[in-house]
Amino acid sequence: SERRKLAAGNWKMNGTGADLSEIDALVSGHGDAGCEVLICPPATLITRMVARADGKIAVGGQDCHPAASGAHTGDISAAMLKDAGASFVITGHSERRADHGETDEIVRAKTEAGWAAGLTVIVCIGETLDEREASNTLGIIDGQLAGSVPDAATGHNLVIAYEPVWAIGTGKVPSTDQIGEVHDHIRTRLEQRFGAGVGRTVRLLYGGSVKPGNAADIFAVPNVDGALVGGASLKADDFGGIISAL
Ligand code: G2H
Repeated sequence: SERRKLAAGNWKMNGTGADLSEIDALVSGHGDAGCEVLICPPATLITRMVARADGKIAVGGQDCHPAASGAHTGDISAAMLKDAGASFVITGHSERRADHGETDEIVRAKTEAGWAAGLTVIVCIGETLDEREASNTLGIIDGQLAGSVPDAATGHNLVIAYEPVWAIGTGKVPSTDQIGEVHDHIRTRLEQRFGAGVGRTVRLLYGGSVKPGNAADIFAVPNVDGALVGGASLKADDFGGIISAL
């Protein structure tokens, strides 16, 4: 494929210095994997993780503020992530949308801030269970794509993660048909909006309860270019199993 596969781990609010040994295990076991491997740890670990990743595993932030700097106590700018050694940032994760009231407009501004700092941005989108049961999944996806993804997207600066909210941390995984339907739809919309050249090169990740045992089936779905993995990225054994399936 013209798209390099990406295994992305999202540690969420987990991990202290003691957990960096998981990175050593990943570097020695999977540092030469054919795919790109990324971990997004809590911001407190970025610098130390970069040092341990030996250039073999990319490191990213889980969020950034839309502004470049200023009076925003507790927030972190995209340039700060970049300075700490990050090359990616996640924006619009459903936990940020739910816990911090992040709208599509805010996610779009954060994504632009990530690009301004030279980061590749993983924009997360996905429907809730109510929205799926109301047969509204593709409409929600369209609205989030249009609202959260800025106009300057390229195959290098943008990755989209499709994460159905009802599958996150619940152990519930959509069928491969359901994943394929949404990923095909996202691909079509990207091609329509950005042209075939860009639309074909943006990587599309699936996220939500990906485990070593279901990864191979998910990765076999067309237009799935990798995964955004939460719980199963915390241990090198589990994440390594997912990387091996990619
Ligand atoms: C979805 C995913 C990673 P998990 O949030 O972003 O988490 O794999 O634990 O469902």
